[in-house]
This record gives sequence, structure tokens and C-alpha cells, in this order.
Amino acid sequence: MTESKHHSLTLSFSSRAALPSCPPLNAYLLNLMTIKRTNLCLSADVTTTSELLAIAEELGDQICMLKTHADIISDFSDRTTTQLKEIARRKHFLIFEDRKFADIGSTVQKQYSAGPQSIAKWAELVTVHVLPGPAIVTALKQAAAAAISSYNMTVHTEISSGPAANDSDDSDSYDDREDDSETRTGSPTQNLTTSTTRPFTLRNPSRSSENSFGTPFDENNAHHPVGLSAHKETRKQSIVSISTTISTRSEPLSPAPTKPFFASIPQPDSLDDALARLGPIPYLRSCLLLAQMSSASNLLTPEYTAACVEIARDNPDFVLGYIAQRSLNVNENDNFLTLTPGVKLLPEGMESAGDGLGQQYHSPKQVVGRDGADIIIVGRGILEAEDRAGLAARYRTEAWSAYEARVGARP
Ligand code: 6AU
Repeated sequence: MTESKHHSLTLSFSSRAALPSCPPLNAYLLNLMTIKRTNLCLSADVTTTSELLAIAEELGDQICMLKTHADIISDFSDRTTTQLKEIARRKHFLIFEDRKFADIGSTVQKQYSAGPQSIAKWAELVTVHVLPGPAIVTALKQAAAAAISSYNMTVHTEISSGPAANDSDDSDSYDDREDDSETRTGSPTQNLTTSTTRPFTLRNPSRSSENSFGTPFDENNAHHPVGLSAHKETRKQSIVSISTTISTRSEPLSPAPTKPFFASIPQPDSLDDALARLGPIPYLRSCLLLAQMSSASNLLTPEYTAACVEIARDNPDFVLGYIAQRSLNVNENDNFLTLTPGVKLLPEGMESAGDGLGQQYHSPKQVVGRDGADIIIVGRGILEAEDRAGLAARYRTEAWSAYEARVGARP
């Protein structure tokens, strides 16, 4: 079978999503692309949070994926990712942190899950160099599984109250105990019992709090004695001795989907209806292997690329696909996605271009139609344009038309 005839080059994205072996995040993305009619990934290589959020807001409807370089954002913080995720949820695109991991397993686990970036919390996708060997992928897969089970939890908080074991109306110790109750923190699953002598109002004795799918609960807030408020000013009028027991327990939310969501897009269907049927972005994690680079004279040899493909085949449940210059699907079971950077709209008749710093560009039509890319990654071709929305629309249309022509969806 020749590479150009591989089924991943001729099947529609929704048909590839429906293949029984297609992992859930791949299936979600392929269906999302089909519904939004876009195979454009915006490379949002900007240096401030406000620029990042503005471009996500402006272009979010046109893309299937937004790629970040968190380490170039000067004011990167939790606020950056919280707000970016809110836009991604509303505008339906995946977030892809182009971290290019390249260290030993133990180190990449920490780079992925900890530190100021805590990438595993907010990015569905990351890039990985396989230079250190296959353990880099299995280590990240392990860290991703830990992140998913840690955040895919519901937290119930229960509060009960009863008479205090040691009643006291000592007004000096009252103030001390109140301070304690305000600063209490703890682990996700525990019981806290506090005894206090104070006037109180019980607002909601059986309140339970749940986090939403994919939204980490705030550990610091999880153990505050919700529902109780002390009123010092009424203390002299009525003093009540109580003991409050606060227990929190964590349990899994509905498990992450394990099957493709649906095989085909029902027609006719409005965009909003189809997106609603697809559902929210699942809390799943995958990676992309850097199998080929776009830069001139790079050192990723054909042997290196072949080794990359073997590592992907060994980990199809965590490797969504490749950063590559052409499709690397050859075997019958290969259904990896090919994401291609180094893409620019080129003047008529021009075959390629560069940026003077090693980057090499080809047109959307060349990379999708001729070389089998599924998704184009475009940065400066859009970011540096005066009319960014207009340029994004052109890249989107060119790449989507090339895909449709490739799979025969259009004559
Ligand atoms: O469109 P550009 O040239 O402005 O930006 C291309 C983006 C940059 C690069 O870091 C990235 O794509 N990139 C990658 C990725 C995605 O890993 C690999 C590669 O070989 N070439 C490349 O440009 O953010």
C-alpha cells in the first residue's frame, strides 16, 4: 500500500473518529473539526496574557485548537489559564501547550504537573521530543493519568453540629478560636471537628459542593466551615455552645468518556445544536510527538522519525499524533493526526518561503492536499496581519478546502 493511499488520507475526519480504535480525545477533536469546519490551529505566540486572551476571543470561532508557549508570556499565572479555558469552553477549541518536553521521565513529570505552569491542569495537548527515549512518553502518560484522577473528582462537604464537649463562655478564648476557624486548611478527604462557644447562624447545614467536570476544586476553600457565620456583635444577647463537624469526601465524577461521541454529524443541524450534542471538552490529556521539524537543516533524520512512529504505535492511548511535515500513517491501524507547522499563504507560483531564522513555509494546500497534514499550525501568518480575523478566515478556508478535496468531499 502506498503512503498516499492510506485510509487516514482518504477517510473523512468523522469517519476516522468512528473507527473503533480511535481514542476518545482524538475522536472528540475530529468531530469538533467536522462540526466547526476548521482544521486550523492558531499558534498564539504572544507575550502577554491580555494579548493571548484577546486573540483567543477574536479568533476562537475559526480554530479547532489554540497553541501556546506559556514560557514567553511575561505575566503568565493561573488567571491566564483560567480565562483562556473559559474562552476555549465557550468557543470550542482545544488548548495545546507547545512545551517540547525533552528530559528524563522523572523530570518531565514535574515539568508537566508542577511548577508555576502546571501544564497538565489546563492543556489538553503538549509536544514531546522523543530524544531521551520512549520513557518520556510513558512518564508523561502516567502524570496525565494522575492529573485526571486528581481533578476529576467531586467534593462533598458535610457539616453537622451538636453540643460542645467542653462548654465555656470564656470570652477571651472566643476570639482565639474564631481566628483558628478562619485559617484552617487540609487535605481533600478529612474530618475536622471544632468546638466553639459563640453565637452563630446556620445558613445551610447540609451544603455539599461539587466541582464541574474538568475544573479542579479549590483545596484552600474546601474546608472552610461554609454555612456558619459568627456575629460578635450579638454575643452578649445569646451565647450558644456548639460543636461542628465538617467532613469532606472526594469521589470520582462521571468517568471520562471512553468511546467516540458519535459517528457522523447529523444533517441538517445548526452549529450550536451540533456543538451541544458533541458536549464539553472532555478532561483528557494527550501528546504530540515531534517527528519532523519545519526548520532548515534540522537534525531529525528519517531514522529518528521512524523511531518516533514506533513509540507512537506503542502508546496510541496517549499519543494523539505527530508534529510532522507529512503524514506518517502507513500501517493498517495507524490513525494518528498530523499537525504541520511552517505554513503560510504564498504568492501565486511561489513554492516555499522562509523567515530568515531557519523557519520554512509551505502553503495550506501543499501541506494538507499534497503531504497529508490534518491540521495546519499558523502563527505569524495571522498574528502579524492587520486584519487577523480576515487572514484566519483565509487560512481556514484554504486548509479546509484542501482537506475536502483530499477526501473527495468536493469534486
Ligand atoms: O507560523 P510561525 O512560523 O509564526 O510559527 C510556527 C509555530 C511556532 C513554532 O514553535 C512551532 O510552530 N513549530 C513546531 C511546533 C508546533 O512544535 C515545530 C516545528 O517543526 N516548527 C515550528 O514552527 O510556535
